[in-house]
Amino acid sequence: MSKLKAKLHEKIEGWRPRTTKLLKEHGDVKVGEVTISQVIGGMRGVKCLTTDISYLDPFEGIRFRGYTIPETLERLPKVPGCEMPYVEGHVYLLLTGEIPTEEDVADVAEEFRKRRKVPQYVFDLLRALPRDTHPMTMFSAAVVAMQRESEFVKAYNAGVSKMDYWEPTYEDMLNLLAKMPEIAAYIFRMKYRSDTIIPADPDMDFGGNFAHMMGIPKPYDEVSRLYFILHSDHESGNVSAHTGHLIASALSDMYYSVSGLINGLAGPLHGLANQEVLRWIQGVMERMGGKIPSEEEMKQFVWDTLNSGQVVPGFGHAVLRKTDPRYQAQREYCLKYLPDDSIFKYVDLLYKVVPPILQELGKAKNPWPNVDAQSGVIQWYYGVKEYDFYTVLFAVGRTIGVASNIVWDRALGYPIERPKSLTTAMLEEIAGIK
Ligand code: HAX
Repeated sequence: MSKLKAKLHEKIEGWRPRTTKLLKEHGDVKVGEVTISQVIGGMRGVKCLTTDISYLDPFEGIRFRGYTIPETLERLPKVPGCEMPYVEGHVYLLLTGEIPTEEDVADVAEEFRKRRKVPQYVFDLLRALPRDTHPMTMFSAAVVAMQRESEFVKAYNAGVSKMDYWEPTYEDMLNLLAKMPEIAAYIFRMKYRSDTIIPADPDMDFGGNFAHMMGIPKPYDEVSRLYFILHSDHESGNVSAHTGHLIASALSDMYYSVSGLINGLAGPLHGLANQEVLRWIQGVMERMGGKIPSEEEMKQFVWDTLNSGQVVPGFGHAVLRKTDPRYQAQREYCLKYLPDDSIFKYVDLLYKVVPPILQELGKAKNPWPNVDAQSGVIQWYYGVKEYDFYTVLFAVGRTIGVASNIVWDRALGYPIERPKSLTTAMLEEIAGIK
């Protein structure tokens, strides 16, 4: 071990007990408006962000502009002959707060059509990366590479007034969002389908065109629409949304912000959990030789995971205190279209087995499944078995919500974010530790 690393190791070991003591024995001591456990503990529950685009109730789940998931799916205009709404309509809803008419949806679709063409250098960049690069890294790199296209930067350099910041920000949102399905599908086909790229079909809607470029027949278009809508927003405190908002607060443009949100989403405690769920289940399946485990066997796998110090992916949430309605919406889809699928059966068995175990363990505040527990099953069923791609789908959806927020951030003139930090010694002093 290098001298520097050894020194650091020694420092960390010495520091940790201080943090633990502060949290355990003085967590409720007030520091201004908040407590020591909130200062150290990832700001859980601190009310210090504002958004009107979605709200997450711990027991009810997400509402998009006031609408629950079933209400959103029911009220938005549907693609003809399909059960799922236009993603374009959801973009309209999140940006404006109003349910769009068919005409409004056609308008958004036309906006996307005009802005769809991905610059060639993005594909060249993707090709220059080692082929085993994680698809989230590829996606993030592709997005940030397009930063030179930013309308906000052009307007800012030309001296645009603060009051008008939102307009070029809105242009950046639509320009970027219009290209994301094609970039995502390109990464998929280049990496996992022998580099056989399928060109976009400009006459198709956002979700339909994505399914077409992925090369997956119906009803994958329905899955894509459902997926992008469900993953779009989860108020502002989650890592991807907060990262996007934070970066944009420095007036970094949409491309920097979205690339950043993708990086945050790529963590296994956040969006990457959907990949981890499938990886975990594959491990169980291998050990079971492909047969569905009994309840007892499944319990043992869960305990083995917990006892080895890992989390059970797809369960728990920082805010939710019930089964995630995004999980429920996808479960309903599975019950309708793939009730006999073996991986769905595994996931359903987990739904039965994991919550009581997490409750028994008594650490997790929410023992119930989150969105990521169910999403990979559907992808796998339709042939997307390369589970490290799943979070890219999440990222396309999440950009809709975060970008809408960023447009509103600029419209309402929210300032640069700058919370205040304290030293451990200061916290100890506040807690009265000698
Ligand atoms: N398995 C095992 N332990 C878990 C757990 C799980 N699924 N969920 C929570 N815990 C543990 C935490 O690790 C923590 O342990 P320590 O005190 O030892 O650190 C303790 O229970 C308390 O955690 P919490 O307050 O209930 O939850 P947090 O707000 O700290 O974390 C997480 C929320 C989602 C990160 C957490 O539940 C987790 O790690 N879940 C598994 C990963 C996952 O599914 N992530 C996706 C969440 C949804 C999402 O953002 N999607 O993008």
